[in-house]
Amino acid sequence: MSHSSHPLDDPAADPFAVAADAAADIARLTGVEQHDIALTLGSGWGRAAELVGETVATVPATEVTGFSAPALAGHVGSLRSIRTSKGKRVLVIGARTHYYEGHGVRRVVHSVRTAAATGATTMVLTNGAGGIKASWKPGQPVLISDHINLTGDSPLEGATFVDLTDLYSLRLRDLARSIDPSLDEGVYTQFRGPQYETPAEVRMAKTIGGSIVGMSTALEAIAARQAGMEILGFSLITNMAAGIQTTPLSHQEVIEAGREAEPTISALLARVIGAM
Ligand code: 8IG
Repeated sequence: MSHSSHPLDDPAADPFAVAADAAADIARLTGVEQHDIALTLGSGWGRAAELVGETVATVPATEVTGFSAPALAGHVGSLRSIRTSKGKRVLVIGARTHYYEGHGVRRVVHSVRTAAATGATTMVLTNGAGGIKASWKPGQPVLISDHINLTGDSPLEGATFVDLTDLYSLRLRDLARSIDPSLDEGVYTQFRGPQYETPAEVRMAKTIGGSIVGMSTALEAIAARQAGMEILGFSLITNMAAGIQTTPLSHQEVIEAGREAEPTISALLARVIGAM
């Protein structure tokens, strides 16, 4: 091992070996050998964990190989192992690393690769995001039907050609709609951030087929598909995207919309996972 302070910062490191080490840490620290489903909680979705089932163990992310301390207050830096009423094991990831933190894409997707290494075959990705579609209201959850990756980056290294048809599983979207038929869906457009978009960038996103703007998820979904997982994506529309709403965007507004919607969307998410 090199002298670098983070195992994924060593270019010679194998990110899948680091993820395997992290999965071994999780098995040791939670006492749960294998997980079935992984769930990443974005802003507004934090309360879902309590409703998904019985928490078997909570582990600070900093005790697991390759995880970084959370950059943002309100992002819970912990990993939880939960058992659903059906007996499924859910790994809840409350410690997302964002691309805009500038630590590179390997760190961004480490939680997803770790989830796959724990045995999870389903990846549920949630986020808070901006809405482009005029009929949407802040506080509304929507399914992700597809994405546009505008980061210019990829978690795939070398000539690794991965098919992204049906990246956001139609089967799982249909399962979610069987729980809440009113769920709309949209195309998630990942920008680098951390600045919000200009109105012109939002118009561009709309023109190229985007309906949700955010700063996460697309890179994670690619890594999850590479790992062979089935993916379900949810966005909480916390604000209308710049120029769609005429007032300035504020992080505070986003936090408040998330807090208000949290009980409803967390219950929805728990029901969807309970049906898996
Ligand atoms: I919450 O309007 C949230 N995250 N890129 N744009 C982008 N990310 C977001 C937004 C938004 N709202």
